[in-house]
Amino acid sequence: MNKPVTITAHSACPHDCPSTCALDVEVTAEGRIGRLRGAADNPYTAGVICAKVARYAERLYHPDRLLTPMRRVGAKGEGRFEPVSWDEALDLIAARFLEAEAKHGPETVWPYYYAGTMGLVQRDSIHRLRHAKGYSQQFSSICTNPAWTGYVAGTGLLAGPDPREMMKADQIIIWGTNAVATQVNVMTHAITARKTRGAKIIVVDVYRTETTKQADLGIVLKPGSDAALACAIMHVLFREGLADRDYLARYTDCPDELEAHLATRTPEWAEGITGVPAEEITQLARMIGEVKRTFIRLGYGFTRSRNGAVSMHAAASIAAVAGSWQYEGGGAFHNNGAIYRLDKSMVEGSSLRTGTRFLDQSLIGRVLTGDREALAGGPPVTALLIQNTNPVSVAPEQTLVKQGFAREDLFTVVHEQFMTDTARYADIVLPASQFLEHDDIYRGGGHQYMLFGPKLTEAPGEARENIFVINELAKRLDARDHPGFHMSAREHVDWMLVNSGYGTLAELEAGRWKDLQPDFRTAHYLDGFGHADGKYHFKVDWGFTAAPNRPEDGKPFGAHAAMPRLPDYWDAVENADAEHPFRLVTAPARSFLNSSFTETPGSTKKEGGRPEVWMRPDEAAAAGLEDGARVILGNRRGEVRLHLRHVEGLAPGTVVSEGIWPNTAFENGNGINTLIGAEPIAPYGGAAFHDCAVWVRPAS
Ligand SMILES: Nc1nc2c(c(=O)[nH]1)N[C@H]1C(S)=C(S)[C@@H](COP(=O)(O)OP(=O)(O)OC[C@H]3O[C@@H](n4cnc5c(=O)[nH]c(N)nc54)[C@H](O)[C@@H]3O)O[C@H]1N2
Ligand SMILES: Nc1nc2c(c(=O)[nH]1)N[C@H]1C(S)=C(S)[C@@H](COP(=O)(O)OP(=O)(O)OC[C@H]3O[C@@H](n4cnc5c(=O)[nH]c(N)nc54)[C@H](O)[C@@H]3O)O[C@H]1N2
Ligand code: SF4
Ligand SMILES: [Mo]
Repeated sequence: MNKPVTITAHSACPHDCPSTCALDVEVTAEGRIGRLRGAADNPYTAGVICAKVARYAERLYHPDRLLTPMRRVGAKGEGRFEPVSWDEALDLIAARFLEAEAKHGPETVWPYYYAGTMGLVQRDSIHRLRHAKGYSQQFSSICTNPAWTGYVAGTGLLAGPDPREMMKADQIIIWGTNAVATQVNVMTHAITARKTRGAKIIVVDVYRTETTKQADLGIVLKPGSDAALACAIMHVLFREGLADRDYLARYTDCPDELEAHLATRTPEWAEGITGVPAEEITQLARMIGEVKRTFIRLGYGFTRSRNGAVSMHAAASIAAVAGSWQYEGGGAFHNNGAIYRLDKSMVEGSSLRTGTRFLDQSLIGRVLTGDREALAGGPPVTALLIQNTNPVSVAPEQTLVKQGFAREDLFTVVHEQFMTDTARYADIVLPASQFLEHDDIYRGGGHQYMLFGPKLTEAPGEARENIFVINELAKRLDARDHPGFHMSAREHVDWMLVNSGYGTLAELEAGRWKDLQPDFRTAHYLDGFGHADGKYHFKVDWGFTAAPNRPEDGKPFGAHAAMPRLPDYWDAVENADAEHPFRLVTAPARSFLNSSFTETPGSTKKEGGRPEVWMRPDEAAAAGLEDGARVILGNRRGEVRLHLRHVEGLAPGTVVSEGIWPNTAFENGNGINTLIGAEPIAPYGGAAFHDCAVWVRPAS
């Protein structure tokens, strides 16, 4: 007898990860999914993906997948539900949404979404319903805002050197990203450069991460102090004749002013702020000044502080002072958002758009507890439709978030794959398909490919794709009609490609991906940077209009007026004080993806089975806290109980808790985001997840 044939199909990873890996997927003759592998022939993925996605079958065939629509029977948040049919569920949702609308107007309904799937059709179709009904809009601030704003402040465009050039670099600086955990391909290419060219790898982080452990030089600095390090590096470049003055004169806005400004930003000055010895800073500056092909890979982590946009701009500016942008394998790369010119008007129903208010995603706690400012002058939110996100776990000010979700006058619909912290608060839970069970198109932020992920297997039970929910609700809600409501996901992808001038779906599927890398001169800004004057800007007007995450009304947030205009350390962080002697960093866990994969035993086991906070052994000894002790972390926002571990290699006064564990994994049900503040990062929003002062006490 012949063994049943297993074929290799092709897809793309849908998770919220800059890598957007090209996948080879084993599918058995019975249609079962086996192992997932990185596509070896995709030059960026290069055959390597993370372990959690390689064992995706664990998530796909998980016994806890949601399989039928359900209606709440217990108290809010308790998690007791009874099954109902799709028709009953959809009819009920429509009745309650219409009721809410009749009472408060359509803005009382808030379709709330994020990037649990990065598929452009399944993720963004929620806007079609939003616009068709005039529901509230969402200012999506939780992830990229400070990073993108800071980068574009310098370059004028969210794009840069081809990320594959990393393998042609002589030196790679991995700055504020734990690439081993969060974007494994960066390591693939950095290590190729090390093997083939003897390239040095430098990592800048606040603790000795797995990435730092692989570095030739690992800089560990205090959280939020990166701009001081960057300024001192640039100071040394100018002082020691290592700045590229020809490049500066041709390509930058005010090199002389910058040089004069940096005269006092010495390595000794930076040592006082960063905790990094002045000699180490000088050494790093010389390494940068002496090697032409220095590729600076800028991550998100160091921008999740109240001064994050300033830090990003300062770090990117190093490549301009050193002139690294000119060389293949040189420059500063963060994200490729601007290279894609996709027409999403059909998916999003853009023609139906009205001028309804924007509510800030990161302020969901304040919005749901009736904060007038957060409600932007509109009615209370009394109905939520949630897809691809788990705010009760991932959003800051968790105490407020939970209070809001517990409101009896709030009707909450959650479309999910698992019973998350958020789904537990729902009035109606709808079961969602996973990416191998529906069609969608993806684009890489950390590379330059557009990829198609076809439906390869049937969804279990009654799980359905996002656009099913959107289109069915549109019918029942008496929404204004739009052709997008009558198209399949494949039809949407094809329409988008054709109308963007990127060929057809058939072509994309046959080619497996489309490489949209701009040419060398464009990517390296050799014909000018993205600003109108063609220069790299050291001097920033922080109200600048090119900011990719600028809110609709253009108003900057928070303390933007106090932001330094030239690269500088900006002391806007939540500093430690006598009452809160430690700074908490809530870094990503390698085996989770935000709160996703916390449901898979393979991942929780790898992460040690329970949430922890790490503290330096010397500081723990001084505080009388033993390894393995139960401790309480606290500040004015709340208290979190978890276990302490002694770990070497953290910046002084810094504690680290990796991973967004489910709230239910903590003794008192308070997740790590109980401690995190939600006040928007200047100038264009974002949550300061790694910028938090806490006290640590034994839980006795
Ligand atoms: N395994 C895994 N992969 C992920 C995710 C995950 O949760 N787990 N999340 C995904 C998402 S949504 C995103 S946006 C990306 C984000 O990925 P990254 O760009 O890597 O950003 P972060 O995950 O915020 O943090 C990365 C690192 O920044 C460090 N850091 C914190 N504060 C500072 C600072 O002030 N200075 C410096 N230099 N470093 C600092 C942290 O210690 C951490 O090691 O990763 C994606 N990939
Ligand atoms: N403490 C702390 N908090 C953080 C961060 C941090 O570093 N520290 N990082 C922040 C960042 S960068 C981000 S981006 C946010 C991310 O936070 P979220 O956007 O909430 O991301 P996930 O936690 O991955 O949750 C995504 C959910 O979408 C569901 N999902 C996936 N695909 C689909 C689909 O096709 N349909 C439907 N209906 N559902 C789907 C998954 O099951 C999962 O529960 O978290 C932020 N929160
Ligand atoms: S989570 Fe990131 S690294 Fe892992 S497979 Fe997906 S895109 Fe690749
Ligand atoms: Mo993110």
